Amino acid sequence: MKTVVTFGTYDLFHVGHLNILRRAKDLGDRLVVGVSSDELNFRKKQLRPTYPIDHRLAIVESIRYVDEVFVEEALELKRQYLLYHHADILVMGDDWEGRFDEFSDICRVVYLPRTVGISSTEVKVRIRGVA
Ligand code: C2G
Repeated sequence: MKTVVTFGTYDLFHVGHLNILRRAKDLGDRLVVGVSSDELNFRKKQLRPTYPIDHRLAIVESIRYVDEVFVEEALELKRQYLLYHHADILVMGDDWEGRFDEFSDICRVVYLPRTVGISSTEVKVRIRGVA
């Protein structure tokens, strides 16, 4: 039984999110997703997500590739989360390339290429343009 763990905000859920979750699940048997809390997202990006944590959790949890979700409260707790969930593999998008190599002592660290041409930020900009 191989457990894959990945993390993200997953605001305005889009096909780039779906692709990485599908490819993450393909690497193992069980996919556990840490969804960033509203406060963590604010610390990371100086922005509140459009959808609050309970909405984002409900959406990510309903994706067929996802077996379990939890709230990621702090970037500094990654090691604890990986150990707690018995991660065999940590998957991140390649926008985070190299940033989590320190965890290669407890699991395999894999960076997958991002889906080109879509992001939550770009969706917001596009919607603002037509409003
Ligand atoms: N992603 C992707 N392609 C896109 C957009 C996002 O593959 N076009 C991936 C990101 O690389 C990330 C995941 O989808 O692995 C979630 O993206 P975000 O919600 O933007 O996640 P982020 O806020 O970067 O959170 O501890 C790390 C963070 O929690 C990651």
